[in-house]
Amino acid sequence: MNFSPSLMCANQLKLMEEIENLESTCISSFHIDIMDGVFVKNFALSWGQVQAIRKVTTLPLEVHMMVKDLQPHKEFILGSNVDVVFLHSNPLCLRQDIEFLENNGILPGIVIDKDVSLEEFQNLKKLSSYFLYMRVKPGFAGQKPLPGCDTTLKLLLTKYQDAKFAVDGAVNKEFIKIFKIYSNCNFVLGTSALFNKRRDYRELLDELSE
Ligand code: S6P
Ligand code: MG
Repeated sequence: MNFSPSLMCANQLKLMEEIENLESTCISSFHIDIMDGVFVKNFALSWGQVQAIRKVTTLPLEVHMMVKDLQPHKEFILGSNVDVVFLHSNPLCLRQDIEFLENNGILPGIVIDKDVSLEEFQNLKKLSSYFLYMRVKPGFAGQKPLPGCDTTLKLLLTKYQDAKFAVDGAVNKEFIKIFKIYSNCNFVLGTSALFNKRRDYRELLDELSE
């Protein structure tokens, strides 16, 4: 199983310690949320933090962009040596932004949710085979899953086994138990499964992997 802790949910005052503790578990990557306060009404991690994180871990960094315009971020993306950048499919310039990432050796992923139609998905699949599936509205941790989100997810996981899906938002132990049968399903872990529980990350991750 592939787990990707969402670092905006970690203790920001102890980010280094959090990263070290998480690295001692079975996680496969780190999930990093970048927001602009416009596309979503919130801010999460900064590029300065991403660059600092890059220096202390060799695990892949998967960045989830919640921004209206990628342009002002491009220089920072290039300077941060990140591995994956997920782009929301609604902002303009998706095609050009994907091209920009590919030309710079970064794997582009596309963010989708339960409202994606099969026709739309098939078109997006021509651009990428890695998707970030949102179970909540983007912008905040600690939300409830959107009604009906798992029905679409199951359909996509079954129908498109050649695509990889990272699921983001309200991913808890019960959800993982049901979805671990899909080998193309990765899990972004936030407050529902991992953070703010005053529990040892290794123990928690062992339980989630059972
Ligand atoms: C939300 C963001 C996510 C959260 C994570 C929170 O906009 O994209 O990556 O950090 O989903 O997890 P949880 O379990 O609190 O919903
Ligand atoms: Mg995210």
